[in-house]
Amino acid sequence: MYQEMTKNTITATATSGGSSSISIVRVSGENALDIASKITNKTIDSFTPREAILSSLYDKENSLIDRGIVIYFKSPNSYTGEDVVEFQCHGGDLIASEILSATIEAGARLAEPGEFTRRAFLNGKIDMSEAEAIAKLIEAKSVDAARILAKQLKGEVGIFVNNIREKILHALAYSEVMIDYAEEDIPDDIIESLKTKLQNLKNILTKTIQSSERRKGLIEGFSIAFIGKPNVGKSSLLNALLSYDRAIVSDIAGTTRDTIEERIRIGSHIVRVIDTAGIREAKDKIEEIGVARSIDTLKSADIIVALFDISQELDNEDKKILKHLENIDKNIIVALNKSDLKHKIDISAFEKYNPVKISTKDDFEPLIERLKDILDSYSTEEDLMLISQRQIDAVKECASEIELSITPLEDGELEFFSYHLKEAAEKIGKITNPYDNEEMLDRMFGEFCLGK
Ligand SMILES: Nc1nc2c(ncn2[C@@H]2O[C@H](COP(=O)(O)OP(=O)(O)OP(=O)(O)O)[C@@H](O)[C@H]2O)c(=O)[nH]1
Ligand SMILES: [Mg+2]
Repeated sequence: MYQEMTKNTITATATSGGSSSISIVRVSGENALDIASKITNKTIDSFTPREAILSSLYDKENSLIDRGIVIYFKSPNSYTGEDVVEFQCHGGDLIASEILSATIEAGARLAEPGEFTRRAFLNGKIDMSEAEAIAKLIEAKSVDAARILAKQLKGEVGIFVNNIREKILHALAYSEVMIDYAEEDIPDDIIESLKTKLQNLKNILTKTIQSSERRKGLIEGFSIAFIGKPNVGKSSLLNALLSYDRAIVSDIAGTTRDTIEERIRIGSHIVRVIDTAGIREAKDKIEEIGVARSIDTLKSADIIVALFDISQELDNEDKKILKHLENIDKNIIVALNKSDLKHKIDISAFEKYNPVKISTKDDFEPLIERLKDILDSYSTEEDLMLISQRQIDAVKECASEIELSITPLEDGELEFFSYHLKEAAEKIGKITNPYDNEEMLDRMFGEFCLGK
């Protein structure tokens, strides 16, 4: 079915809606030039590749829509690899949509979301990791994310994949040679050195997975959860950060029943902050659900801000919160709130967390500084970053095939060894070059916005 679609010439508005000084309508496919000729009332020969020409633009009835710039990109030197024509018209949705209609009247079809990039991929202009970087770049949640994605767009992941594949194929070549030996003739030191090489390779893969998972929030936006027993000031903190009364605050323990989530900017990051229901023995069914949600959030958030009330003595509920924290392997900030009141809490209980004292009524800047430091620390890591679950899964599968290859290598079962290495090479190759799987492509490119 897609074969037929590729014959079509597609069109879409490439710029986002709303008021702007210019809008761009982009057409791609074998009829692009013909469509340009119809809309401009010029002959096909009037267009020189990559030359911007100023032209009047007409609709089907030949009435003037606008005057704009028309640029022709001749196949294969275009974004999609096909003939592409861009119409740059005056801004605003109205003119762009008239030009869009005119291109459809002239023989184009409205593009599906991501179809331009899909064509670029199918025509070999970009690999899959670059296509993913484009999709994410549009949605980037921080300046640092944009920087990482730009690197990926330059092909950084492609280089990583090729490098790993080469190492696997190298090991495979050894194995193919050794298959011709009798088992007892295979020199031990070759097996040992191969084993070390493969283990190193697996370590590189594992490290890349871990560091990518830890920094996932750079692309998707980090989530920060406020956790604590009732009444410590979690909702007050959310309101203070947002500078308006988003959540209900009261001195009744158990005020917040459900998680409340908002986006805010901290430094150069857009993050999600989540206010949760106070964790304690629930007094009714609804509160019980709320507490269960708080515990889920505690597990899923990237950064935990655990709040305690500095004006009260440490009680069993606080101790339970501390117990929860012990089992968590992620960034935790302990904030001792209500520091405008007399301090009663035993600070030594928090020694290992280096707690920060704040007051939501007065000064919570020290907490923001801590958060900024943590967020910035994610982006200063220089390791390669995998930017999608798809990429992470492929690396995991590759690592596990390498792991599986080691026992047969030790046992001299070289055919099994080769089999797993071939699988490993294929799995990692999927990152840049997934096999032609229609459904996968639909899912991947369907997430794009229209016109990209
Ligand atoms: N003095 C003082 N009072 C505060 C401070 N922060 C919060 N409070 C008060 O503490 C009480 C509880 O605040 P909330 O923000 O509702 O507490 P919570 O942790 O969201 O409570 P639950 O939703 O019940 O879990 C309210 O009366 C707030 O006005 C603070 O920094 N100083
Ligand atoms: Mg609350």
